[in-house]
Amino acid sequence: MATDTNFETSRGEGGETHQQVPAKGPHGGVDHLTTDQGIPVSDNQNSLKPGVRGPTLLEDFVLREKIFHFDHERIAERIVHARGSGAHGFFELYEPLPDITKADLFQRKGEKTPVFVRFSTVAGGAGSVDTPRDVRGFAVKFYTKQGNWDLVGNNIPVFFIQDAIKFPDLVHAVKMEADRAYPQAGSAHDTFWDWASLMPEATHMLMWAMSDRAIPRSLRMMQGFGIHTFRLVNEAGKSTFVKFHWRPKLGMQSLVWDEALKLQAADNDYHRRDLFETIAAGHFPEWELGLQLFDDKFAESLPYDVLDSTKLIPEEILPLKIVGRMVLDRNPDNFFAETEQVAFCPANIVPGVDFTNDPLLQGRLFSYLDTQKSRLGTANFHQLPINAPKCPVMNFQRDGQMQMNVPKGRANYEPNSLAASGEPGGPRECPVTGFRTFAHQAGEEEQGDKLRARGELFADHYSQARLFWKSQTPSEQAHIASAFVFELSKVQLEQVPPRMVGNLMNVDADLANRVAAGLGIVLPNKNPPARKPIDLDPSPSLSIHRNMLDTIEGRQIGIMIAAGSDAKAISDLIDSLTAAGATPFIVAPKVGGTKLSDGNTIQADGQLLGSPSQLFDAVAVILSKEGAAMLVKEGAAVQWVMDAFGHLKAIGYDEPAKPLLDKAGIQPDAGVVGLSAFVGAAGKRYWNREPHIRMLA
Ligand code: HDE
Repeated sequence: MATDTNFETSRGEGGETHQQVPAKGPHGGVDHLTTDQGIPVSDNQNSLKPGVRGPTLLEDFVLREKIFHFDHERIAERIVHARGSGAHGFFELYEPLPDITKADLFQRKGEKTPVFVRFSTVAGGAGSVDTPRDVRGFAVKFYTKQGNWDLVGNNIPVFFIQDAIKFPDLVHAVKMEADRAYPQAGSAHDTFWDWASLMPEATHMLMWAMSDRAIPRSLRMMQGFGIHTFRLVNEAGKSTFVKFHWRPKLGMQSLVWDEALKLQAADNDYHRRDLFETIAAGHFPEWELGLQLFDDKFAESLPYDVLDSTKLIPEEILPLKIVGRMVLDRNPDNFFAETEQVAFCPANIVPGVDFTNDPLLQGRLFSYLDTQKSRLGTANFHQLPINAPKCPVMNFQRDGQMQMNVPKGRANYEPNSLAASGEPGGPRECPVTGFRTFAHQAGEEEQGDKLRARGELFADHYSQARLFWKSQTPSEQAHIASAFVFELSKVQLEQVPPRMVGNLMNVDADLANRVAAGLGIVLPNKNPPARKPIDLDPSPSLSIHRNMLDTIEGRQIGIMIAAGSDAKAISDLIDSLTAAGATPFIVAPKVGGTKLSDGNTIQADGQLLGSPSQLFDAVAVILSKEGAAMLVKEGAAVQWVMDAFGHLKAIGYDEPAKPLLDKAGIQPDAGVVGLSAFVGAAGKRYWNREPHIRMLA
């Protein structure tokens, strides 16, 4: 029987009932369901049959089209960075930079350029978890008035390899192993460490990857880097080297390793949810764009090569020039259409930005367009709304699969003289606005024998790894050493851990010692370095702990309550947390409603079992005597405070809640406070607590 979408309820032939919510639309107040051909669909519940109990007819084009489209819904996932989360926003320029670059987006103070940003993990598939130990992608598409500029970076300022030719090996080694297809989204396995230990150039990046940088608390709380040295070029053709940095307004914050592991169980989508929900709530994440600008003379004065992506330039040597801010203020309307189909490419630059000869960058310039052709299926993927420039696109590229444009006339070649006879002749080159000025390249760089070789200073694989190690706090160093132990302890190839520790001997003997001791292996000899490392001054700006903000702004604070909890204490705490820019989250044994001391009922945001404390940045426990007596017998409640303590978070409590803390074995310290001191204490992690509760390497 046909159904009418105007009806609230439709009844199928078999008599079953389906609730229909009529949508508002232009035709009689209802948007009619149609096929892809625009043909009205009368019944979206029943396929077409001869008789009520008859076989489904092949002629049912509504069914066939629907299933056909569904069968093809998935597209190939990205070979790396498959799992990502995106958001729209804008970049706002603080001061014009005409002396440095002619790029249009850097010319007018206060001008806003729309952006789309995609953050990603690297190794895992699209359906993997958000908090593995991994590098995070940080890709920004600027829709400028002169075309799209993609700054396709990561949250770590250096990379594993120096030359693009090694990239497929790196990715094969880190992804799940070829025969067994595990582990997913993790580097703690044989093939990765086999490869990494044979690649001394990866050592600096490995130090970062084993540090807390690789387990960010939130995508909103991590830095971003363009990594390579690029060039900015001004109107006169003068070029300046540049390294791009993104600085999060909320400060950097990372997870404790045990917390990261437990988050994988508590919420696979932890980062994605955090980004989406905070933007939806109007708390827009923000980053500042910083530039490290330098010339050839400065580059030559450095003891490392600026074309080598395994090296950084410490801010203490070359401070950042902050030039603008980026705000993410709008969630995608559709994940697939935008976050999945977005195609970033380092080769997308605008006049005023230019490449360098970094051999890693040069390889990337080829790879992205190539992979996107196979991922998105057609050379016309730039026409998808998320990829389309927000300025005119006019050229003689034609046809191809999924061509969306309908060019008019005969002009599909250039030069042409069709205009002379009154026909449209199409666009022409534009020497004034286009890539008229390229960066000047020193002649000798482009000449000489054809070689498969690298610059001499590329052979220094350890000086900056050592610089990074020396720049960390003792607690951060312990995390790095422990992460090496964790990862290498998963390696079953006997030859690998000693080889890796032999490389670490070149970084720091204490580090190597601690890793060897943690693994229970004999300390190996130093692997001879290709070039003798030099001692560089530490760079405190590379430490997260030294640079964290003491704030709860943008953080989520868990408040555990139960029947009879002090109503005023709860509402006072909610008020003061909200005033400080945090989001309170009430956790209770029952989600439906909890009766408080004043007889009123409060709705919880989450039920205890589904809202473990790793979801929060700090926690408070407000309980009545009876509530505490009940919860000391509930493992999830005991675990809740135990984990908050173990993850070095502030814990606020009122007196009746004390038995729960005692049951969880919580020792008083500066981070375990009464409710009145809680807001002041909640903006920190208590690193000093760690040696008392965990054996670190
Ligand atoms: Fe990528 N990288 N990459 N990469 N990369 C891709 O492009 C590649 C590198 C980065 O959210 C792929 O569309 C090569 C460094 C991000 O869509 C692929 C080399 C940095 C993203 C590719 C590198 C990055 C990608 C896979 C060595 C930081 C995700 C899907 C020369 C500066 C972008 C795709 C998004 C994605 C190739 C190294 C960042 C295969 C060959 C260094 C953030 O083309």
